[in-house]
Order: sequence, then structure tokens, then C-alpha cells
Amino acid sequence: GKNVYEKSVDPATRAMLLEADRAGIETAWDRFEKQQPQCGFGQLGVCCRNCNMGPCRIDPFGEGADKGVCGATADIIVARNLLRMIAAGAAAHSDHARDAVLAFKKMAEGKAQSYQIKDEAKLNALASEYNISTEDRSPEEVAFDLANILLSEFGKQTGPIQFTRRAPAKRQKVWEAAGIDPRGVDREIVECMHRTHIGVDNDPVHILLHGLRTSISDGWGGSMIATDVQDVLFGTPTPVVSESNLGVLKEDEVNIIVHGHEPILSEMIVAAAEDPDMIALAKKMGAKGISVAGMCCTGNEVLMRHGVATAGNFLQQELAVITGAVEAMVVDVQCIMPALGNLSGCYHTKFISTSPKADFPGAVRMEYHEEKALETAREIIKTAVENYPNRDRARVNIPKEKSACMVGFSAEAILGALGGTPQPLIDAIVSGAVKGVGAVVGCNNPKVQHDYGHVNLVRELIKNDVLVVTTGCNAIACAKAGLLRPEAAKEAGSGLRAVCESLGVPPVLHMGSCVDISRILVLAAALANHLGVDISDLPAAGAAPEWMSEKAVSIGAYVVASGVYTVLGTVPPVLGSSEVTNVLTKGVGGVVGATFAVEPDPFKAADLMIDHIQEKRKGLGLKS
Ligand code: NFS
Repeated sequence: GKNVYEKSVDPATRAMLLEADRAGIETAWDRFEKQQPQCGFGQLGVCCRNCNMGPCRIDPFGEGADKGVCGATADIIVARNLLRMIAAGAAAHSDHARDAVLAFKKMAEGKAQSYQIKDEAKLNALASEYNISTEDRSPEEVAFDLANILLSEFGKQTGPIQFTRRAPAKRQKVWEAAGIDPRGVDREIVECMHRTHIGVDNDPVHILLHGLRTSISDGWGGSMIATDVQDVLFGTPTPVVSESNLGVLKEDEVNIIVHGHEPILSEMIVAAAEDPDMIALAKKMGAKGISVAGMCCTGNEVLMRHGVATAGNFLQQELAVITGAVEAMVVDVQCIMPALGNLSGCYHTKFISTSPKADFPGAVRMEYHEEKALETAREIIKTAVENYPNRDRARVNIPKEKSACMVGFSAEAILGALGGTPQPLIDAIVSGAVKGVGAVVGCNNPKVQHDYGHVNLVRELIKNDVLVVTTGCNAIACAKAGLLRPEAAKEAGSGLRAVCESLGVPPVLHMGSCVDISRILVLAAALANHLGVDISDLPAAGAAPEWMSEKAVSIGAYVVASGVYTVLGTVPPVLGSSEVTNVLTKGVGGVVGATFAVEPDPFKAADLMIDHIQEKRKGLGLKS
């Protein structure tokens, strides 16, 4: 197998992988190795299990079966499978959004006392977007109306979804012309499942167009709703300084990790951890205090809003437990490895699952409901604190690595830093000091060296004066590599460096969790509208160097559907169909003005993005 150096570029990760070996503990990397060789049919996307005449698979070498029992070709099977991935990803983001809105509604009704309206200005801005009157009404009354109208976006039968109107008018026309302007969030997802049932939609292009429509209902629908409601409830992020990597775990404090995606609970955990009674209890148990750290996107949510340190990204979740210093791993939904159950059993860590939707083997269930949010959070903290005496000192091994980071760059914060208008950024782009914007996002994947693609792609972009905006596990990789510090401007080209130094910001701006890619869309729309062009005209490109989740597939689709060329670092399961591959890498450009590319080498991926940015600069009449 690979050695720890080949597995990750992150020193803390390498240290913990060595520790895992010493302790005889398996991780995702070991399980990945046991899966080798992975199924070639699956990799190409040519197996179909959508009905019980199958499973069917197409022979990629053209010698065996070239059709499934129903007659579906490789093109049909690959397209259908991709559509189901988009459906699952859009469902995950949008169902998260639904729960955020339901919590928001309960707050408005006075049924969820733990929550308040933290950003009234944003509440009012959203109300005016929806023509909800704010005059002579309490914020809660406004919030109640807003909650109901946001909830209706999910079940709408005819469009438009209101937030899609935030896209430039030209973009909306593109969607209408292609017949991919979404009608309702749930409707599009349900239709994916219907179309991919045996004997329904069997035209690959027609299937893929519905994939774009569904993904738009995620990016400009579900994800955007999640971001905005969470901002109203918990505050819109503003720049804040924090720390990242496993070194944020404390030798002498109760360590609680919040992992998953929904800030609805993690916000309460962060609040409850500051309760003097809880801190007193921790001291009674022999700890110096209580320390909360984040993981994955729920970590990003509390990092962005409160500067709560992040312990790491997706592939580090098991490693956190292996430090032997985590009293509780508290999870909600998404990107949580079921392996954590067994693993926690080998340590003193309590693996606590909280979502009514997500149970795990080996987890202690402490189900969480909005009505009693803070109460449940307190119980969880108490469980963690009381677990502190069970920590086995001999097995504690916290890597020392941690890096400072400046985070909290919501679209509002970025525009604020620019003086309330995108004009200074546009000026910098026009002058060529900043060549363009690169959006780098997405997961970790043991198929590739952990964080290698993330960090190298971003470094290469900033070196070439491309301002980077980041979310998700890429943002955490950048934080750990020191790229989210204002001093990282030294690694940027001279033009970008000067711009960052004058503003005191890093060359890589952390915009949040994966649902917060909606913030990137809002920023792109602001730039395009200010210039009077479409998003597809902007000198901008996207990338997901280490993606793995179905959510990432939906994201890739809506970023392309929004007009942004996107480079994937791991190969999607579509190569079994030359038609689907051609549509994604070429044909879709004629429909939405952007395409996908696949390039595992981050240096070559950066070149592709920079070339694209230069081409768009030329289109706008800007010098290269
Ligand atoms: Ni995005 Fe966040 Fe990470 Fe990937 Fe998972 S945590 S929602 S899906 S793995 S970036």
C-alpha cells in the first residue's frame, strides 16, 4: 500500500496515520485499499440496478452486451445514473435547507426559544425580495411570513424559484430558452427519480438537461435558502480569525467535535459550551475547560460565524478520534463515516448522533429537536464533560500542527470590505492586477493524495494573480496550509498581493460551507450585473480537485449551469458513455455557455482555469 507521505500532504494527517498503524486501527485509506481493484463497470457508470430484470452492465470493450434487458444503452445508463447522483445531492442540500426554514418558522412562532433573529437587516432584505411588508410589524411576524413563503419554494409546482431571479437577466433567459428554469425544489428532485425509473426518460441529452434544472434548484434554491435563513438566525459572517487542524485539540480540556452540516445544532453546542455551570463541571472533572472544534461543513458554519477552530476536513474525521483526546464526536447529517462507530469503541470517545434522520451503528443517540435545542445541547456537553475522566492519558497523541486563518467572507463581508460596491474588485480585474476569480471547492477523496490537489491548485492560482474563493473541505485544506492568512498574500503574484495587502485580506477567501457556494453565486451575479454581462462572460472558473460526494455532483452541475467552466480533479463515473462525456465537456457549452473538464493534476488544472480566464478577459476587451 501507499505510505503516509503518499496518502496526504498534511503533516498532522501523516502523524495520525502513523499512530493508526501503530495502534492497529483501520482508516478510510485502508478500506480504500481493500476495495482495490474497484469495479470497472461502476467506474465507467455502465451498470444499472434500476429494475429487477437486472442488474445489467454494458461491456465497455464492445464484445459483450451492448444493451440492458430493457434495451438501455451505455449512454442512457450513464446519463440516468448521473441524474440520480444530482438528485441525491440536491436533495441533501435542500432537505438541510428545509430543516433550517422549519427551525426558523418555529422561532418565529415562539416555539423554539433557543433561537433568535440575529440579522434583522438580512431578514428585511429577504422580506422585501418577497414583497413581505415590514411596516409596523415585529421581526417575528415578518419572519413567520418569510418562513412560509420559503417553505413554499420546495413544494412549488410552477416556477420561478424566487432566488433564481438573483441571477443576471441574461442568465435567466439562457435557462428559459433551454427549458431548465426550475419550477420547484422538490418537484425537480422527484422528477429525477421518476425519469430514471424503468422505461421513462431514455434520451441522454434530455436526461442531462433535467439534471441541470435540478441542480439550479439546488444552487439558486435549496442551498441559497439554507445560507440566507442561517444568516438571519445566526448572523451573516464577517471576518474573524481562528485556527485549523488537529493541533487545535486541547491536552487539558474537554474536547467536543461538531461534525456534519447543520448549524441548527452546532450553534447551540457552541453556546452551551460557554455556560459557566458546564465549565464548572468540567473543572470538577479535572479539565481546565471545554473546547469545541469543528469538522467538515458544520465546522465551517461555526468557524465562519464564531471563529470556532476547525479540527480538519473530511478525511480527518477518524484521525480526530485516534488522537485519543476527543470526549465527544457530535454529528448531525452528511459526510459522517459510519466507521466512526467502531472506531469510537476503541477509544473513550462518545459518538453522539443527533439528527432524527441519521443513525449510526455504535452511536449514542441524543436526538435533537428545535423546541428543546439548548437543553439537548447542554445534555450533550454534560455527557462529554463526564466522559473526560475516562480519557486514557497514555493513548493521547495530539499532533502539534495548527495554522492561523482569517475566515468569514460572506458576499456581504466582501462587498463591505470593498466599500459597499464591487467596483474596486472590477477595477482591479480591469487593470489586470487581479486576472480573475477562481472558485475552488469540494471534498477529500482517498483516490488522490489528501489535500495535495486542493493546496497546489489554489497556490498556483494565486501565484498567477487569480483571487480564490473557497468553501467546504477545500477551505479547510487552505486554512491548514496557511493560505487563509493575510500574510499568504506573499505567495500571490504581485498584482493580487498588492490588492490583498491594501485591504488586509488573504488571497484566498473562505466563503463558508458547501451550501454557501450560493454566496459565490451571489458574488458572481453582483460582478456580472455591475458589468452588465452574464456570469459566463466573467473571467472566472471553478474547480473541485478532490470531490467525492453526490452533493458535489449537483454543485458541479449548477456551477456549470450558472455559466462557470469547472475542472474536476477526480473522474466522474461517465466515461462509459462517449455521448454523455461529450455533452458534459463540449455540448453543454452551447446550452449554458460553460463546460466541465477533468484534470487530476492540480498544476495542469490551474493552467486550464487560467487559460479560460484569459479567454474571458479577451472577450471583455481586457488585456491579458
Ligand atoms: Ni461539501 Fe461539506 Fe467536505 Fe465534500 Fe462533505 S463536508 S458539504 S460534501 S466532504 S466538501
